[in-house]
Amino acid sequence: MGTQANLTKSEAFIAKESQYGAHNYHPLPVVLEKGEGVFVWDVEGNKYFDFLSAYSAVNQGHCHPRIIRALNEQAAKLTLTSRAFYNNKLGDFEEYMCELFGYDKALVMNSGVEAVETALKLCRKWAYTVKGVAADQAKIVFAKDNFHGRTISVISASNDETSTKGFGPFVSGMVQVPYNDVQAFAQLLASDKNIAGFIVEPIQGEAGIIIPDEGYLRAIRELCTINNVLLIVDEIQTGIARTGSLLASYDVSAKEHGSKADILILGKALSGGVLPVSAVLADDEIMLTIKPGEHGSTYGGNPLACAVAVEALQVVLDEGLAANSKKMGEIFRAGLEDIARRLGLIKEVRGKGLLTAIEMDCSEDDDLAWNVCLKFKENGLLAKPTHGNKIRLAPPLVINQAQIEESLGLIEKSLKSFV
Ligand code: IF1
Repeated sequence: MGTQANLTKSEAFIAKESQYGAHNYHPLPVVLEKGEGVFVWDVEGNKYFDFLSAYSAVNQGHCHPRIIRALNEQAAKLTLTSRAFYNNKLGDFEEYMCELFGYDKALVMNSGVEAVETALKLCRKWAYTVKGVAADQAKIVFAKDNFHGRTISVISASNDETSTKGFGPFVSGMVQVPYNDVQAFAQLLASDKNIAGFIVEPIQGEAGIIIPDEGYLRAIRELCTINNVLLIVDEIQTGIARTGSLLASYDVSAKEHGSKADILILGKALSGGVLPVSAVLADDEIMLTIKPGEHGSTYGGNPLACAVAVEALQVVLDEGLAANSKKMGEIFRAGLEDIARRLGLIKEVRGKGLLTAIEMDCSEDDDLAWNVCLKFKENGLLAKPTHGNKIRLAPPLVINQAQIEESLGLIEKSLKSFV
């Protein structure tokens, strides 16, 4: 990179972050300054389709006017009180979620991993005070190749070296079983009576959009019910209409909930990408095991977050984003399959709703996926590889068919550079 004098604006921003910021990411070399709907603009004024949506946090589209209005109105009144006092927005948000998703209570936190940690603490507390597991003996089962966040306890259950290497020692009481393997979980349950819960993603995001067999979650639900084990479902990435229904794990409108979680975890698009809001939902038997003063956070349930999140959820319902996600996702994947048939390069196209990944026909350590994303950027579309040879393609759920068709054109044009 040249001296400060002859750097482009983007290069100057990148250089500054390199000098003053931790190097805990390897971003695509693009510096963004504006977002609107499915588009973002960089500091040179170049316009891009956003096909990452901040890892499915911006489902409602960048800077949705209704959500920004809710933010501005509340920000001018009251932003934070701490939970030492009540505020006039938290109860409404809790009620809204409990009514929408069908639970007795909600516990509002900030980041996704904070909600995951909260769910793990609830599961352990329930194990000791309700199930009767001996003190400090509770075990929680995780799926291999999971991603639930980056705190020490959550990475203690990860088998991904990039998440765990150099961060030991790890928290005990975590067990892994292969994802999408009901028998493995059944065998574990038969061998260990201290199993308190099973936490799982309905579709594994970071692992590369891994979709389990039809009926997997329902089978896990049945095993948890029979064995008095809590089913904890992490919908931080798959939830809020991303996969073509409001939740990926069960149909909230159905009377019979075939695979409804005992503890549901939400985050990311819960606030439409405006500020961090996460939540844990459960019924009283579980939620009330945590007593006053035993858990919380300074910003958890702040009035600004609650006002924004209620509007962000209402936008999803009012604009029919789940149905649009389902319809646009089907058109998008059909287009990708057609490109793969004509150009090759793509080993597999997989996804549900507008959560899609293409697996490039190369090894995981090949830099093809990265180079394809650089070419996408040159052609006006932003996406990022996950786990080497897979590219996640997840635009905001407000995308329309003309934009899907245009994006497919940009994807095909980019891939042609590699054949
Ligand atoms: C990063 C991954 C995606 C999540 C699920 C909990 C969390 C996440 C299913 C924690 C967060 C983010 C984290 C972000 C990149 C992104 C990601 F690549 F890391 F794995 F989406 F797949 N459960 N996922 O996907 O939520 O604490 O981040 O709010 O760490 O770079 P968080």
